[in-house]
Amino acid sequence: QVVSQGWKYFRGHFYYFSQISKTWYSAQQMCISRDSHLTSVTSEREQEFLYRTAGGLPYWIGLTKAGSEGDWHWVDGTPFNKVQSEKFWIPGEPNNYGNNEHCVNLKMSSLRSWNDASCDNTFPFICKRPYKPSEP
Ligand code: 2F8
Ligand code: CA
Repeated sequence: QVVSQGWKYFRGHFYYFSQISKTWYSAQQMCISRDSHLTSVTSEREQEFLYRTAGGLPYWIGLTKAGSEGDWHWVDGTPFNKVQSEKFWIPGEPNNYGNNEHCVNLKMSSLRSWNDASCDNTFPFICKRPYKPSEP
């Protein structure tokens, strides 16, 4: 039985890079239906894995400030470390362009790759779920 088709393994998690584009919210719903969430990014190694695999195409990640009085938070519940995350924004971002950018995509093949964008835009997306070995 193939249970991990299309999912890439990296350091304890599986990641799904979609080939279709969705709004941020629809993307998150799709991840949830696959037992996952839009990806969090908690280390430089993970960020490097993500931008390299993304190959310069923009992908939604699980960072949003929608529904949280303006605080950035990871949709999978991981605490957001503002200081450790500064190095992942594209210079000049987040700029809340048009006062309507509350979701984040990874859009450069570089450590500094994050941009805030309108959640209503459609992009491919990256889901993440923990690798849980099943009982024997
Ligand atoms: O120049 C950076 C700027 O580029 C676009 O706006 C013109 C982006 N918009 C979208 O991706 C929808 C901004 O988010 C980005 O800051
Ligand atoms: Ca922006």
